[in-house]
Amino acid sequence: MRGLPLLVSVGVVAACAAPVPEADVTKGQIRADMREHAMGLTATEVRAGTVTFIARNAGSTAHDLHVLKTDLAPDKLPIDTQTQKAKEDGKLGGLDQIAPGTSQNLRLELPAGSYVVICNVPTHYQLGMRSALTVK
Ligand SMILES: [Cu+2]
Repeated sequence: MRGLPLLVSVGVVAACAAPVPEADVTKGQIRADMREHAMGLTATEVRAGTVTFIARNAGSTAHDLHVLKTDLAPDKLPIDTQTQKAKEDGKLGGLDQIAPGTSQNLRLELPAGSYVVICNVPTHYQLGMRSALTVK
């Protein structure tokens, strides 16, 4: 009995990584690269005024991005022990549930001061999804 002809698939299954959006801090743009469990900002200093956060979820679960105006250190926000979320005192804006592999933009008017940018999916802040930002 003859063997079945081999059906060779020549199609390449490309890993469909979304292109990484550009961020130019001289135009007030900061990209936040989110993954388990880190919040990486492409700039940690920006001029006061309109700031656009390009929240890019490079991880494998949904993440949030919240911008808090606070003088507390990034790792010193109080935690609500019931919800396991950081308290969002001083919040100027945010995005919820950014799906893995996607990006969303958040445009805010930021006065000069000290900020902390966090993900507040329960436990993610504590696990390290936080970053300092200075607006001058
Ligand atoms: Cu998160």
